[in-house]
Amino acid sequence: MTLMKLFAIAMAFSLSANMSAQAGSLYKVSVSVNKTEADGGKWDGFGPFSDPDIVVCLSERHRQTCLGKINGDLDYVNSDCEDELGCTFTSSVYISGDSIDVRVYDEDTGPDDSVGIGTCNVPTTSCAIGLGLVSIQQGGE
Ligand SMILES: [Ca+2]
Ligand SMILES: [Ca+2]
Repeated sequence: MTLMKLFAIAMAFSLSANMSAQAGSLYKVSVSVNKTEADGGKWDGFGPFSDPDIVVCLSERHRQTCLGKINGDLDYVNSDCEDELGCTFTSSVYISGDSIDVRVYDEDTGPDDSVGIGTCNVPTTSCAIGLGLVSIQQGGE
């Protein structure tokens, strides 16, 4: 066996080991957010686009997945959570335990408006997180 072949096999092994460690399961994460902020004000000021741009971050230990964001900006293509009071993400998320830390916020150009931070059981159909209600169900259907 040549050195190159050995190297290729070693690479393939480390790649597959890495991928299986990173692979999550498919979850359907639904969020509904209160019509207004705690003080009664609109999430995004006045005008026709005053509903929040919802981002949901799920984190477990050091692993965090933010649904609705891509490359540090809102995922305008794959997310239907822009300017919405409620929406659903179907995404691969790594959840190993029976609960997960959840952060929901309204993405803004300046500092984001927090909807809430808390811990949800998995699965759950109604987990109250601040001014939001989160559902986390396994499976993409
Ligand atoms: Ca806002
Ligand atoms: Ca916003």
